[in-house]
Amino acid sequence: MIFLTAGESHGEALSVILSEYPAGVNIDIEFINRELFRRQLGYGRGSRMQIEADQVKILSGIKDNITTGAPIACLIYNNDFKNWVDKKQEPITNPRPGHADLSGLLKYHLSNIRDVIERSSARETAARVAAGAFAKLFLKNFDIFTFSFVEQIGNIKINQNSFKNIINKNFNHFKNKKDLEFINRIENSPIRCPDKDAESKIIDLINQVSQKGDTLGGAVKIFASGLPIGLGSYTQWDLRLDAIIAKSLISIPSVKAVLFGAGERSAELLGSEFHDEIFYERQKGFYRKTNNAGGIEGGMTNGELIEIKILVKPIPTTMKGLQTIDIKTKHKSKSFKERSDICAVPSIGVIAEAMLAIDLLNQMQKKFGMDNLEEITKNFNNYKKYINNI
Ligand code: EPS
Repeated sequence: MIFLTAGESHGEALSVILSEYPAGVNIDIEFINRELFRRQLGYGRGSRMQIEADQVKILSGIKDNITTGAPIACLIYNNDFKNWVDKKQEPITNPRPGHADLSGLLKYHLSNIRDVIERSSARETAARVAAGAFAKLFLKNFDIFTFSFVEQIGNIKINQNSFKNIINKNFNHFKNKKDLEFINRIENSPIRCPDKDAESKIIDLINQVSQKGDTLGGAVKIFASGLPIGLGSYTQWDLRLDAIIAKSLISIPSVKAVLFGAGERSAELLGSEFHDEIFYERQKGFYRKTNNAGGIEGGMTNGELIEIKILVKPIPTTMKGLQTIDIKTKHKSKSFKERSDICAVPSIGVIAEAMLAIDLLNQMQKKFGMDNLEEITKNFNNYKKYINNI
């Protein structure tokens, strides 16, 4: 599947076209809308989220809730559009450090930073989440799931001891009660964090930072369970699955680093400590007792849980303002301020799940077939049988 998004932050609508999405997939529109809603949540989000109630409108590619294989066109209307149609605004000339403002203005020969922001705004990620929801609906047929939680906001890190064992390669919140309880802990948390103690400290921190007119970043963990061995390939540099996923995740506004498995600890461990030794049992097949590789070796899934951490910088729009230069006068100025988020880290987890799901959909299509769910399922089951009988 390829997808393209279009639309401005305060334009009439965002749109997304998905091409080469398989035929025969049941599309639950309520599920897509729930994904859009999840992206809007999170303590520390700006007041724009109270204006919007993102819903998808599907224009093509689906008949009686089943995909036909034709391109799927979707719209997400911006409720805020009506407030901006006749809005008279002075051109913005004081770029925010950390945003697309300065480079975008110069690159496209523009004179008003507003013309950059309208597209560089993270509002665009709503369209990606809609595309990601389609990918998740496909993957669900194979018991492949993506999930995420917030690991850190500012300098507050969560304690992960209480749920370490729940997160494993067979994670399936539709089949396992414990997994569902864990998902509910995350989904019911205002910052998408499964540790209650850290949650209240983080909320206090967001309040304090907000009062100071500042913003916060953090870290998010993202996982994918239920994967077959051998998605991705070592045979060409750009076929490596970790490279593909890293590109998708770093493309999310504010993401500064993508770490797999042991992440930063990879630098200090010895080879004998880092590498996940291989075991075999008739029932389990090949398996590992550790997952420092994060589920990917040689650019391919190794059948373990995909485990990724992303680092997120603080939002560049600060009420405090930062030193900048007015592009017209070239005089020292303060960066412009307007309604924004204090912290968008919880939403970034939802967006990251979507991007990861899209990459996994693509890999599944590449290995098992492009066109039709039934055909892909047959090929998938045959391959699993081959792996099991080896
Ligand atoms: C966003 C919508 C935007 C911002 C935010 C993300 O809406 P508005 O600009 O009207 O407030 O709230 O974008 C940014 C913080 C950013 O730096 O781009 C959304 O829908 O996620």
